[in-house]
Amino acid sequence: MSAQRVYLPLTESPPAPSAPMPGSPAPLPPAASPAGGCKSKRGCGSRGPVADPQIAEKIANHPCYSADAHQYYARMHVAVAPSCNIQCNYCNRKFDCSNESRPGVTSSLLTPEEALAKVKHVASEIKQMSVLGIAGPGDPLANPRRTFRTLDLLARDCPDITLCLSTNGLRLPDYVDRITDLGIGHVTITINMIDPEVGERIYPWVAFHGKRYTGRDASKILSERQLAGLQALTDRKVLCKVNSVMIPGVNDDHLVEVSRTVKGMGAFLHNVMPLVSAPEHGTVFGMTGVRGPTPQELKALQDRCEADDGAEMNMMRHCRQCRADAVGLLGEDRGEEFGRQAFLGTQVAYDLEGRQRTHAEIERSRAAARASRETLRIESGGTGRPERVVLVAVATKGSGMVNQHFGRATEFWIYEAGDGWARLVQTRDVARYCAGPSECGEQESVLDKTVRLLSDCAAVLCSKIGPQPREAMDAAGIEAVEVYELIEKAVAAAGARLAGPARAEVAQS
Ligand code: CLF
Ligand code: SF4
Repeated sequence: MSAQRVYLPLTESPPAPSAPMPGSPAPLPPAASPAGGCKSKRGCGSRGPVADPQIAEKIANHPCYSADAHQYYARMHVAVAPSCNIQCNYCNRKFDCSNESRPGVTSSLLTPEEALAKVKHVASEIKQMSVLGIAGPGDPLANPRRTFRTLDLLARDCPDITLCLSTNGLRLPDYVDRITDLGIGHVTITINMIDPEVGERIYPWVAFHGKRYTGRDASKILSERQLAGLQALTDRKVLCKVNSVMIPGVNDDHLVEVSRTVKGMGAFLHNVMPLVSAPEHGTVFGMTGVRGPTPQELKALQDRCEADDGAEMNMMRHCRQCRADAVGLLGEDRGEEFGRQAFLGTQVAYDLEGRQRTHAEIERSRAAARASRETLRIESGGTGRPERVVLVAVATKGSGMVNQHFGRATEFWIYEAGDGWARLVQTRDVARYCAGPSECGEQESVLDKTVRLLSDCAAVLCSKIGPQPREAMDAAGIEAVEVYELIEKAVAAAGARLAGPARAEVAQS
């Protein structure tokens, strides 16, 4: 579990762009001129500029739809939907839906009224919480009464919270009107295939209209319903994200096609997530030895989906595979602070004004960070990607700063770094990517795992690092840089210095 992260840079004002912190890398060269190395003609990923102002407004404070927003705004999930109507081979039904959660995680179920009480309580404690999602523990639309009752209550009592839904899509066409009537502006559909031949290796059965379908028929029904639901939602201007679980040897070669198809149907964002697979999860894939991808394999596939000769799709790169009762910034889980005893039996007034003040403060901080980037001419998306970039890992507690001690980091944010370029391309969880005995022996230390996790990075940026990990990083050819700075500024500075011909280049997407 991640350590609690900070929300606002207000107490940690970023230094002025002209005043490098002690120990920071060499300053950027003035007015770095974009070399135009990006193969994508559109904005690269969710950090790329969004031209449509209505869409820009919709993603502005949604931590999943905007990588920038995820540094400042929190989400919460309420676990109100226990049942499911399909079976995925990466899911053990004793636990949460693995479509937006890692296997082996159990959330405690709430009634809609309990969910409302919890949301009001959390909204007053974590005013940066901007989005409420329903993502399980089963499928929200397999539990329509509970799901829509919860959303009705929230729309009535929490007017400033964005409502979000994640579904396997089987029942989606039946509820498109209900979703739009409620003003739900963001829907995620997990689409792992568009070819039933691939699907029959992922889905053993689907329950539809009172009948259980198996084999190719099951996947055909599921795929048709998913795509019909997606099209109906995008026709109604609901912003849709597609999640896909990357399952090596099963659908990895197929997901570029999925990306192309859902883009053609108007999906805004594609989130390719790694299969998390181990025998102790009790899933079919876990018990039959189907492994999850390495971070490098995942990134390569995301790059292919995004590339011009791939699907040219807008990719989400910062998903944390949250649990169905997750609370907090992505990458942290404060669910334990908000157990039943914290919110049941208490009357919480909804502090709309206090929340609005907090959000206004966040927007001021973001504007200051944007201004710094512009002054420094650092781009994080679009067509300005230089020819040469390297990967740089960042330890952060949030708020847009390199501000985490190396030894306390439970995850690293991976950036493409180059001259005037800093783009978030992945987050790597130190524990999550310990994929089991085939890759790492049981005796492997956290430090060894971290070295392996960052093996393709040219540098790691952190607020502090001890002598032993520094030595290990040095031995692995990863430069350890102590710096307390705006992330983009520190990353671009490292990139300008390190992305020379002597370094291994990142594969160009
Ligand atoms: Fe939740 Fe999902 Fe809405 Fe986000 S999560 S329902 S879109 S508010 Fe986000 Fe979590 Fe990844 Fe989901 S990081 S698992 S993509
Ligand atoms: Fe499990 Fe979710 Fe798949 Fe249902 S849709 S079987 S809950 S992973």
